[in-house]
Amino acid sequence: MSVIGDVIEKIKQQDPYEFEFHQAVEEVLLTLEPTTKKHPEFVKAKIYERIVEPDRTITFRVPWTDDKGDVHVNRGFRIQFNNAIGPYKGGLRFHPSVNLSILKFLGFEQIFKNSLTTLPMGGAKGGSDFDPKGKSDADVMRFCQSFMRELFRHIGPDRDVPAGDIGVGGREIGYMYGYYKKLVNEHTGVLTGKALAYGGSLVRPEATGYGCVYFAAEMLATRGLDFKGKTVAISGSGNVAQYAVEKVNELGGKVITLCDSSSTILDEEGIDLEKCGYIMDLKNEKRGRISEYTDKYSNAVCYIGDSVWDVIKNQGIKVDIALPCATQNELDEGHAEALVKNGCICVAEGANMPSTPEAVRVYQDNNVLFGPGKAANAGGVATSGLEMSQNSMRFSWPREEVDARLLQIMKSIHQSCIDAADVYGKKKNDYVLGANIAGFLKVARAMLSYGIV
Ligand code: NDP
Ligand code: 2IT
Repeated sequence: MSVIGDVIEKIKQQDPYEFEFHQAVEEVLLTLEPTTKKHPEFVKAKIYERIVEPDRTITFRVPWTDDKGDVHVNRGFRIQFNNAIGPYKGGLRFHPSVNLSILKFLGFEQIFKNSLTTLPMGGAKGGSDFDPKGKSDADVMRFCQSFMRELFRHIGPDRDVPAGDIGVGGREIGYMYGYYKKLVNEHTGVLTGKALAYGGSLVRPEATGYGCVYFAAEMLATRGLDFKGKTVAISGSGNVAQYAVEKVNELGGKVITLCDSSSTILDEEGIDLEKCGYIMDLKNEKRGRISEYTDKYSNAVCYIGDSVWDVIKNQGIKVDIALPCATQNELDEGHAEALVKNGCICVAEGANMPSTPEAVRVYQDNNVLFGPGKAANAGGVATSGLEMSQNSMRFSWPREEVDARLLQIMKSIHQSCIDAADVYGKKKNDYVLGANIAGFLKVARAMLSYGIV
């Protein structure tokens, strides 16, 4: 059996129930096969075996008291996966589905994504099975403080720099940073996604959504196409989805869908900037549900219990471009077939691993431009890297400068994918293979330099 096959087999045997982790490892490793031929030194140094094993897995108890005085216990995690090219870096997710498998898949993806950004950041991920939905601000604050009471000893501006992800936005970062600052008596750049008033970067909130649209625009340009007049389906309605809607509008496209975990809205007249502003207020300030959109905009239709991709499939909705921005494995083979049938030419993943492996095969078999998450959504962590740079300099760049750097990084990631696919791949513009190999090579070379550590 091949080296790659052996590594995949081993992780499945060691941790048989970590399905998301297996999926992510398989997706990356199967495309790395050509590197084993070109780089026997990687095989000899067991780089493939070592890269799938986290440097460190930290799990801890998070006890907290709610507004009524009832005590709750959640589980906290931080997976410090690989710091070969820089301090550990990656988000924190607060969601009831959080477990070791999901965080290992996210931490593993983060290694390659961070490498692609061109910035010096290692890969990590963390979070908790805590559900912020429906909790008061005071509940969320007490939870965040308890979470940080343990996490603080494992992180630091040159050691590990967490940020947001699902369920962790500006409010949670504020509570966690405030408590870290109190515990260590230092004002450092230890978290990113901070508010401007205390060291955040302009454009960090927008960066993942904008970056995803910039990446899609680069892919479209390879076929002489752009967003103008295109119909775009976006899933989710959180941080990534909101700013993807904004940028698609700015580039002349029409967004017709959004969702949350309860329902999907379809607005065939288009979710324009004014409607997008309403959604930002609804989701970020009022903490409401996407179904409320149809109370305000009665032309739209709400499908309770269906995902965006179910609606497109079941209603036969035509879309040119799809940007899945909700969660992992939200888009399966049947959804992908429906997208192709309904005219979709481009899929760029704002979320991490939203397409199942079978869905990805459908895109590839049908010549759909496909930007995998680790390339298409890298704008968020890239701008986190820019936030770290600004914090280190004790300086902040103007909005135009951060946005220009973000655009430049997304173009560079796109080019790295194309170049790696040219050298190692069989197909032109194979962004899956290109992203995996380009991200891997830098980390593997660094690991090789260190010897066996
Ligand atoms: P948010 O918490 O801001 O929003 C998440 C959105 O996805 C919500 O609308 C949520 O609905 C929906 N969602 C979550 N879980 C499910 C589910 N199981 N089924 C259907 N919908 C669901 O998170 P983000 O926007 O930050 O993150 C979205 C995706 O983007 C994630 O995959 C994340 O890992 C990825 N990402 C985020 C980055 C960032 O900078 N924030 C950077 C790169 C990637 P509900 O309100 O009902 O929970
Ligand atoms: O998945 C991701 O890249 C993020 N959630 C952002 C991580 C970060 O450190 O900004």
